[in-house]
Amino acid sequence: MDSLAERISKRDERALAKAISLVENDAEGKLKLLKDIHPMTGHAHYIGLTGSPGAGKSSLVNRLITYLRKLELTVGVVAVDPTSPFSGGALLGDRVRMVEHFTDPGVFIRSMGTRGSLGGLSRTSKETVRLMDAFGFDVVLIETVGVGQSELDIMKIADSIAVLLNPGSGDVVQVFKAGIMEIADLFIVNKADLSGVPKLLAELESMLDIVKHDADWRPPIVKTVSVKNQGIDEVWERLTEHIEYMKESGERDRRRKTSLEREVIEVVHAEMMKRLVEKEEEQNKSWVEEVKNGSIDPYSAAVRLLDDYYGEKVDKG
Ligand SMILES: Nc1nc2c(ncn2[C@@H]2O[C@H](COP(=O)(O)OP(=O)(O)OP(=O)(O)O)[C@@H](O)[C@H]2O)c(=O)[nH]1
Ligand SMILES: [Mg+2]
Repeated sequence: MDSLAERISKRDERALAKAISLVENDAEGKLKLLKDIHPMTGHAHYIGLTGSPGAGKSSLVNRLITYLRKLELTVGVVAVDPTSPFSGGALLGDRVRMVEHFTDPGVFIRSMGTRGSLGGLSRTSKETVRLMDAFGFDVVLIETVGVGQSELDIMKIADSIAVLLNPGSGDVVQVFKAGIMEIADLFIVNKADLSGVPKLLAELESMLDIVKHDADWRPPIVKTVSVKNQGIDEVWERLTEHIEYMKESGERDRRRKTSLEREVIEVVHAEMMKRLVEKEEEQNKSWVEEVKNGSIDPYSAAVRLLDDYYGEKVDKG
C-alpha cells in the first residue's frame, strides 16, 4: 500500500481528503505527512480572498472557479469560517453556492470551521493549502471571513490577497483599522449593482493614497456583481498582472520564504503547547484550583508549568 504522500502525488482525491482529515484531527503522523509532501509544493498560486461576512466571497469564488476551469486551470478551495462550528465541507453557504463544482475532478473544495480544527484553525487551513498544492492544483483559493487576527494570519500564506468590499457598508474604515489595507493586493468592490459605488471608490482611492503612496504595486480596484457574473474576467486579469509582478520583482519568492519561516515558529509553538497541555492534564491541572483560591499567583503558576516542562528553572531572576 502506497503512503498517503505517494497517493497524493498520484492525484488520488480520496488520499487528499484523508490527509486533510488527518491535519484537522491533528492526528499522529501529521508532521511526517507534511514533511513528505513538502517537495511537491510550490507550484500552485495561492490566492486569498477576504471580506466581511456576507460580502459575497463564496459567490465570487464560485464564479472564479467556473472562469478558471474554462482556462483549463485546476482549482483547490479552502473556505475558512471561524464563526462556524462545522467543517469538512458542511458549511451550508458553500455547499449551496459552489454545488455545481462538487463533481468536477479539477476542483476540490473544503470548508473548515473551528470545531473540526484541533490544531487551531489557522494552522489547519495553511496545512490544507499545502496539501492542495502538493496534489497539483494550479490555483488554491483561500476564502476567509476577515474578522480577526487569525484570519489575517491565514491570508499571509497567499501570494495574492484580494479584499472584497461592498458599497454602503462602511467597510473601508474597518479594513483600514484592521490592517487589511496594508496586505491587500487587489480590491474587489462586489455588489456593484447596489448604490454607493462612487463613494466607496473615492474612499478607497484616498486611503490608498495614504497607505500605498510609495508602494511599487498599488492595488487595483475591480467592480463585480458576482450574482450576475460581472467583472470576473477583470478580477482574473488584475490577478494575473499581480502574479507576474510578484514573480518578476522577486516579491513572490520573498513572501514565500517569510511564510515558511513563520510556519516553523507556528509549528514549534503549536507542538510545544500541545505537549505542555498534555503533561498538565496528566497532573490534573493542580494549579487551576490554587490560582482560583489565591494560594498561588498566576505568574508563579506559569513559571512552575514551564519549569516542570523543561525540567529546569526557566526564570533565573
Ligand atoms: N446584490 C448582490 N448580491 C450579492 C452579490 N454577490 C453576492 N450577493 C449575495 O450576498 C449574499 C452573501 O453571499 P455569499 O457569497 O454567501 O457571501 P460570503 O462573503 O461568502 O458570506 P460568508 O461566507 O457567510 O461570510 C448572498 O445572498 C448572495 O446572493 C452581488 O454582486 N450583488
Ligand atoms: Mg462564504
